Amino acid sequence: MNVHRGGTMHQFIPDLGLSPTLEHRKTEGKDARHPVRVQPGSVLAGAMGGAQVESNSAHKQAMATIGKGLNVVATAPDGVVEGVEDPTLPLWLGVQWHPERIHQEQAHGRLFKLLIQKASDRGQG
Ligand SMILES: [Mn+2]
Repeated sequence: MNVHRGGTMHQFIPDLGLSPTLEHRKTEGKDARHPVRVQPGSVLAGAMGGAQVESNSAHKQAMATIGKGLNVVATAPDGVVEGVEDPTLPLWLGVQWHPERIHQEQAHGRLFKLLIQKASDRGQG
């Protein structure tokens, strides 16, 4: 999504030498878990119901330069960008984790409720 908007990617997070060192990759078949700070007032914060969430993490790439028209709305403690959105569209939101695997956790399940709600709104407005 970021590259589509003209942004660029870091190819391998461990090569960045970030501090604190945080595992973003799947280890022994299991997603990593790490905290994510969500920007208050963002669509993401409104959907998830808080400014601090815990993500499951299974990625080695990270957003480097941010694509046109996108706001960074979520970051990990090491500074890795974990979420972007375009506030000018009804719903344009990308997260770097996998809410589809932990949708039973309330904050993550709410992302799918938002998608359904926005899809419903579109037909009525
Ligand atoms: Mn991550």
